[in-house]
Amino acid sequence: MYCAASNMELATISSKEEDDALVAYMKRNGYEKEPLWVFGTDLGHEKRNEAPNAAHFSWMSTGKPLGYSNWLPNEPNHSGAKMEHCLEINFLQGKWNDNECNTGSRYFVCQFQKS
Ligand SMILES: [Ca+2]
Repeated sequence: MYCAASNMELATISSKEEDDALVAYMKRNGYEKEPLWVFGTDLGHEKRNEAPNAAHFSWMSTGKPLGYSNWLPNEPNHSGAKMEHCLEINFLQGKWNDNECNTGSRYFVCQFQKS
């Protein structure tokens, strides 16, 4: 995928500062209503048909739990009967949401891999 081809990976958000900076960046550039994919998922931590739980989410780059998070109220929710396993930020009001990993086109943010 694009990030990997550029020797990067999807971003992890480890602090409110990083989260705010990205949301501010999107806002400054006129994309305040555009969600952004980051490198979080609950795949591998959630059994089939299990209720959504923020504690199931981890960063794919490290395998570690999210730590800092900024979920919209009632997220993650597997909206409807869908299987929402990917993490997007800047969803509504700059907050986080779980969404289907194959949701149409979305902006995404890469970061250089930490070695
Ligand atoms: Ca959701």
